[in-house]
Amino acid sequence: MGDCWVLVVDDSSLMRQLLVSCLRSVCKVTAVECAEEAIRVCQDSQPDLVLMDWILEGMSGIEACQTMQNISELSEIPVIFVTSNTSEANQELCWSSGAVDFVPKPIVPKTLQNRVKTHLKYKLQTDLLKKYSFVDGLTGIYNRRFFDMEIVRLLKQTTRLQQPFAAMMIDIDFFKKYNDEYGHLQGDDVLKQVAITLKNQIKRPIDTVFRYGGEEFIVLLPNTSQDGAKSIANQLVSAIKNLSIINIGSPMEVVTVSVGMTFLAESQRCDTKQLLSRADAALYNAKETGRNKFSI
Ligand code: GH3
Ligand code: MG
Ligand code: MG
Ligand code: MG
Repeated sequence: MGDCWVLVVDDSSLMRQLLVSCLRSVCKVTAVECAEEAIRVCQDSQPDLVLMDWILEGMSGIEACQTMQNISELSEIPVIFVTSNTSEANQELCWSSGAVDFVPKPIVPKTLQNRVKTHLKYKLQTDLLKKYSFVDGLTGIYNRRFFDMEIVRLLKQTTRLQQPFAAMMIDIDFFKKYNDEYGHLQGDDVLKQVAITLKNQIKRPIDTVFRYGGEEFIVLLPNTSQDGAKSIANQLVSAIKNLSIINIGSPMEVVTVSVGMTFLAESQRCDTKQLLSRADAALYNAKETGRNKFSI
């Protein structure tokens, strides 16, 4: 729990000091004095929990909580109200704004600490569950479920920020023959090696590799130029060939991949279905024109 961090939002500096010192033994704590700044901090570096005052200068705590509910990256950060507005009607407003708990002022330190601990524990468990549900059991890279979510978010972001975007569909060549020759267990081992190699080739933290299906992978490269994406596609093809995993079923004599790439310029838009069908057509072209290569 020591790695968790909580954001305190309160316009009284005395209250901020009190809350910070009360929680210091439980987790890391940062304090800000207004809701606008709290939302900025949440967007920059997601806290695990927010302790929200109600009456603030500018945006109120209730409005801030409602705003966070409507921003998908922030909607899962739990918010606890810490306020002296304790009437039944006000408490109802807190719940309907999306808060997970309500702590009255003046605070009782032990109660606040235990409420925070309980919510942090719950948040950690949820994060862990989410993490495992998005990871492919065999290869340890992101799975199709995560791809389906990420692609929607990334295409929206690309349009909003008017950035170029590249996607690659990668398929192992003659993999059926590999399985037939060396057996499925050894085939599984190749899948792991290919996945790790693809992941290691992708250097920027914003780029992602997914296992899309059986022996198919997808790489997404936000804010990447066409030349940059082409050079990464070439690197991926070479890196897999350079693993030198013997496959006597392939004319290349080693395991190779084919890559279908699709590129969106700054002003271009498309949906997931169009993107995948373009990448798939390019992959088909790479297969038809010799494999162990990329096509666009
Ligand atoms: P191509 O070069 O045209 O892609 O030929 P290919 O043989 O790779 O293509 P095809 O789609 O015919 O075969 C894909 C094979 O991938 C079939 C299946 O046995 C294998 N495969 C899919 N998922 C797994 C897996 O999880 N483990 C193993 N060992 N093999 C898998
Ligand atoms: Mg206040
Ligand atoms: Mg395939
Ligand atoms: Mg294949």
